[in-house]
Amino acid sequence: MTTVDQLAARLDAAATSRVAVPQLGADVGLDVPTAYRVQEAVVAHRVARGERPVGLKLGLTSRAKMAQMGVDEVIWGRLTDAMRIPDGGTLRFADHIHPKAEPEVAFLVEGGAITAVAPAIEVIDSRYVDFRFTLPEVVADNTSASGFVLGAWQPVPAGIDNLGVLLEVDGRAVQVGSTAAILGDPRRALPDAVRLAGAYGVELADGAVLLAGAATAAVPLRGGAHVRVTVERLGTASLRVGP
Ligand code: OOG
Ligand code: MG
Repeated sequence: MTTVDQLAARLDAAATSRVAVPQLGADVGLDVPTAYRVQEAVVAHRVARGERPVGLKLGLTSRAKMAQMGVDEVIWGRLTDAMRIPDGGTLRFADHIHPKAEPEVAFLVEGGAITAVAPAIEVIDSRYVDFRFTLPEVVADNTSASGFVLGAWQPVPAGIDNLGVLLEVDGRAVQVGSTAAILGDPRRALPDAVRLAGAYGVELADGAVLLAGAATAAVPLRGGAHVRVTVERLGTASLRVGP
């Protein structure tokens, strides 16, 4: 029988060696609760290397993403400090397998409430061959979490439920959408994350970052690309893809 620790070691090795692994397959018989235990063990490998948990992310909160990935349930994953790329900073392409970028909204959570908002880019990088997975497989893989860029934190303006979202690569619009695509209103990310992660005993600590989920489909990254996300009224976040 394949244990939680064996699956976690396999996924962690894929991330560190940048070699994708085959889908776990039906024979492993992974259910969603066990997949979250694998995820916890995957992140424990990162923590053992000195990374610090800094928050949570929601995934598949928009129809565009559910359709793109063929999975139709909201999932959550864990963020660490090592995943953070400074705004305007460089992502090392060689540290990834097949990275993609997606436009997001990030919240700062303090005292159980949202205290600030920022435009964000999430970099996802499935550890599975061809970026293909089932719901338990993507949960075990920490929901493809790989990197994130936060624009400037600011007080949450009234009505952020229908702001225009633009994802540009090298100055060209490649995805356009609205924050309405994120759970109907991205602020729902907080109660959803509290409920979904809370079911596994995981809480949002003071100062935690919460990525609310992508507003559009994700776009594959290539070396040299300049990626910029603009969220109406919130501003921009950007990164450059290095070698
Ligand atoms: C899973 C992660 C999805 C989002 O914002 O929808 C996600 C994936 O698409 O690989 O982060
Ligand atoms: Mg995302």
